[in-house]
Amino acid sequence: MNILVTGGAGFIGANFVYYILDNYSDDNVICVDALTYAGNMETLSRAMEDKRFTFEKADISDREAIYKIFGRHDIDVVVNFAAESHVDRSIENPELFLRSNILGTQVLMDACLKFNVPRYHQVSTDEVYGDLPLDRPDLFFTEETPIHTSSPYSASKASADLLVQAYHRTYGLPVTISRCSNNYGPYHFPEKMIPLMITRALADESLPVYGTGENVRDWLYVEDHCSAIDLIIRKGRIGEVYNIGGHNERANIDVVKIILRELGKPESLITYVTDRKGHDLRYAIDPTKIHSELGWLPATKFEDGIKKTIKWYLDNRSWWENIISGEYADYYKRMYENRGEAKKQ
Ligand code: NAD
Ligand code: TDX
Repeated sequence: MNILVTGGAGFIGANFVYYILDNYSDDNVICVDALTYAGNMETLSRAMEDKRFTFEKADISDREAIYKIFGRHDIDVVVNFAAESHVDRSIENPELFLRSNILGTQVLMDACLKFNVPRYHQVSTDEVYGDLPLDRPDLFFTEETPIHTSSPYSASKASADLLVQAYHRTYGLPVTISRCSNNYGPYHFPEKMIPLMITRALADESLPVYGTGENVRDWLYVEDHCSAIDLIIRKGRIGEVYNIGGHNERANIDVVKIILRELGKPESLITYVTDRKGHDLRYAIDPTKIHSELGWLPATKFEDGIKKTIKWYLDNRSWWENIISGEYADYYKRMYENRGEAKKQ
């Protein structure tokens, strides 16, 4: 198969590129990425040495560039990871999220129709379902849970999902959608909670926990997300939505304490800061459908996954030190100084 992966220089996209190259010797991967602040060619250095891998720098909302790329390759499936992905950045500046996440999705689907690509997969998120209350552990997101978004990020992802379903019904585009819970693992950009806490703890810097730290996320090791998408694009039913998650709910503060314990750092580094606006309380995925239809199960338990992740950040210091030494420092100051914390830098 020739698989066109968008956003392959980012966290999950890059892990997916390696998942395919390492597991399928007959598959080729064409990666399309605009190389925004979140895209990193260093992440793809091993892939660049593989004859089965081609890199195309382009913005998915640039119709002309995307049509040229689709004209150059014989594509069997498109897997769209490319997106602005950070909730806090969407609160600061929503516009880019609408362009990349919604219009970019439309351009890719138009290209699929124009060039008769037989399969389009949209990588979506559990955030499209909004949040669940903290005091109802019996409630989970199923594929039937109504869309109910909180942030400009989640609204942009939900809008894209609706467009994907509309292109299926109106134009007959053969689509699937997956909605996964929070990922963690190698190549996770250090603006997101887990890598931010690991990298700051290693530098003995304060760890900014939003609000009370009681908000719950449902963490999945990134390779398990990749194996689920791989199953969906090969065996999933056209027109269907599949939730992906491993029943691994944790309060943020507990995750931060686990990281500190693993690194042998004191809990006194924890600093409670002003909460995220509109902060979703709890995410929790019901993965029954993908398990019963496609036989998917996660392979990595959180206890092992978090150890592997911490080891990866210890072994790959130059990868993240390059990131945090650049414009990231301005980002951190801008995002955190009004939260009553950055003053201590
Ligand atoms: P990321 O921010 O690490 O990477 C995004 C990648 O997309 C980057 O390489 C960036 O350069 C590229 N990109 C952004 N806008 C682009 C555009 N207009 N054209 C081309 N490339 C563009 O994101 P991630 O965490 O790897 O998330 C990947 C996808 O998975 C996103 O669609 C996100 O909504 C979804 N998702 C993420 C999580 C999570 O926990 N991180 C969970 C569920 C779903
Ligand atoms: O400094 C922080 N302090 C903190 O307490 C940061 C960055 C986050 N948090 C909290 C907010 C969330 O409750 O940690 C939790 C996780 O935050 P993020 O890592 O920003 O992830 P989240 O907002 O849950 O969204 C992620 O999962 C769903 C991804 O970034 C999305 O792309 C995905 O769709």
